[in-house]
Amino acid sequence: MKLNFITSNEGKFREAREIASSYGIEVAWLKMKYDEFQGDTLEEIAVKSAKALSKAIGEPFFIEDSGLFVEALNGFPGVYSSYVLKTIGNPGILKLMDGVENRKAYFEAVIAFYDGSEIHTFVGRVEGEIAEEMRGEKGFGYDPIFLYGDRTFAEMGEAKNAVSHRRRALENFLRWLSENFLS
Ligand code: ITT
Repeated sequence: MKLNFITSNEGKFREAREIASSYGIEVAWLKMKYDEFQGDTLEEIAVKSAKALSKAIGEPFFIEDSGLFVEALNGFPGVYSSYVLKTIGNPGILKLMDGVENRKAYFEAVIAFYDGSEIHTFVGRVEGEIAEEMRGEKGFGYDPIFLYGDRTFAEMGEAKNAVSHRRRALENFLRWLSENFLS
């Protein structure tokens, strides 16, 4: 089975391809930057974006909206994660967290799947902490500042894929797919 993944982010695509392959599912990359709607939650944004895209794309596809939520910053950058990464970036987040004791944070991913007529959503989350400094060369985005145990996601490389928010959202999605479509 082949699934179309619409994203402009190569890091997201590569991870999804890797994870889905362990389920025997192929992920095709529809490299495309689409207009993202504003919203208070990732789920709201993912559903609105998928609805708009479904009108232009006739066949089944999925998108994934993700973000980093820092507890001491009341969930910032959250739904603004993409913009914040492009503007203040990891150094900016570290600056905001300078001297802050509570370093808890989580990544969340919401997948919205359009099955040709309806949209279904699947969520995944991973808890961690904001590191004191950037560490590691692998991964992408906020990976160098996201501590999972004593390593950052950027230091973990492939091992990240076993525990990530994306993995968890994809697992929920692929499990649901195999129960509903592949049986
Ligand atoms: P799309 O085309 O799929 O929308 P995007 O990069 O704009 O790609 P999002 O809108 O979902 O993606 O923004 C999520 C932001 O959070 C983006 O800047 C990512 O780099 C970052 N992010 C998402 N997942 C991540 C992960 O696993 N590790 C590090 N950063 C991540």
